[in-house]
Amino acid sequence: MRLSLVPLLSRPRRLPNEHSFIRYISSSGSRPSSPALGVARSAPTLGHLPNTQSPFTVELEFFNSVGRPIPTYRVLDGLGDPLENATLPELDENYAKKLYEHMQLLPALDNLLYNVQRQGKISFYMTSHGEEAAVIGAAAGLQDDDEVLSQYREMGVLLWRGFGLDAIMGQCIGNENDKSGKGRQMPVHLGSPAHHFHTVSSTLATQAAHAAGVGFALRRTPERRERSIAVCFTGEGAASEGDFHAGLQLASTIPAPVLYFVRNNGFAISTPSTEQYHGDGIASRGPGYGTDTIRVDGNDVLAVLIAVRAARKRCLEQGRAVLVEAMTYRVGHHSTSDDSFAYRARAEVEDRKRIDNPLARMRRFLESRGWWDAAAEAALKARLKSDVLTAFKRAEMVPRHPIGELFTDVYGGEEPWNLREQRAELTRLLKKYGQMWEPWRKELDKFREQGRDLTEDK
Ligand SMILES: Cc1ncc(C[n+]2csc(CCOP(=O)(O)OP(=O)(O)O)c2C)c(N)n1
Ligand SMILES: [Mg+2]
Repeated sequence: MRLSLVPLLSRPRRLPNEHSFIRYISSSGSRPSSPALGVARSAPTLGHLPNTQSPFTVELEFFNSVGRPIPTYRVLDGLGDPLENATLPELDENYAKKLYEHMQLLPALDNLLYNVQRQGKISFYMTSHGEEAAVIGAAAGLQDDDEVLSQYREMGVLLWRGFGLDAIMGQCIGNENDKSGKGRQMPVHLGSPAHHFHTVSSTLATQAAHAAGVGFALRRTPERRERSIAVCFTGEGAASEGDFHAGLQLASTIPAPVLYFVRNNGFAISTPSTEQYHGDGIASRGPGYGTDTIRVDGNDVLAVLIAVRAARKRCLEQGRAVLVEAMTYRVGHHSTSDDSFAYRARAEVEDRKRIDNPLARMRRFLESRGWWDAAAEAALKARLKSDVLTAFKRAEMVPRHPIGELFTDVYGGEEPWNLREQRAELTRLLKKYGQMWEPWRKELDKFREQGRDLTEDK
């Protein structure tokens, strides 16, 4: 009798992550104590307790990890050469160049928009320096109509989807080319229904719970059930918010096809990731929700592309959440409101620019195929710099939406009393000071109709 129980108890009937690389091992790194021993010494009852597949044991053993350390998937080495035994994605020359050009477009935009913020031409900006591979690789691994709920450092997804420079500039300046926000959001709080990109909300991790709802809605929409997922981007800092956990829990239980993509860039503003969590990064949290999880080298664009493609497939096949943690490094300051050298050494940043540099690795990969050289590099950088500058200059000439748009689209249905009151107040002030006070007159000149949409009786 005892012998016949051994196979039954030696392995849970179904481990939550049978398909993933994560092994169920104890903190000491060994497998759970021998079930056979446990059976022999205790096993007072047969089977399992309710609500668990857990085998009995007599070992008093605590654990705090599920595989330590969790490995990081990569296919290119730190220089950009393919790793032995790595399976590269099938890439033709045009597609590989498209990846690289979009990666290079990010710093071209970042350099210009960071500088014009410093000149007071836009109010705020956040760069993607160092995270080009994570964001472009992820964008490329998705379908363009997957519903993206981003944090704020994922402008590259919109670029990949063809949002265009005029729309980026329009949003950052707040002119009429900001179709979705109409100039009412802070810069980089992008959104575009046409590009399936939900408007950024700075309130960290709210999108994680929203994504579970969006994923559920997709599952309940017959024409999208088989082909679309929701994608939630967060930073590792945002993963400390309750909403992150609520989102993962919801998407694993409702369940809903949501790909949670966490950019672990080492910082939440000034707090280094070493002070943000005690466990093994963010990936270790996935198994707690029974969620298939992978950690990927976020500076290896090909690895990110492969991992996201595979994660997306899993989301669709299983109809539930999948977690991807992309390890990278935030080379830039957190935002234009931050000076990161107040809390990290310049030398650290300089080192990180060299080690595993995502742009240099992809460039080397292209060169090794004979698809790229120094002349192509110089031509690309010159073209991007000029495109970005021209787009910004063009954007400066475009008027802002009429100022009265400030009060539209806030709520659906009938306009509430508080908005009516606020519009009346602004109208009163504009009538009184709009033309007689120089700073206001100059500011109003930037808006289509110069405020007359409010001040002139219609
Ligand atoms: C709920 C909430 N708390 C705090 C903040 C302030 N805040 C803005 S960004 C940020 C750091 C987020 O770090 P991370 O998620 O790692 O993203 P990263 O900036 O590194 O890309 C914090 C604390 C906020 N926006 N929302
Ligand atoms: Mg971060």
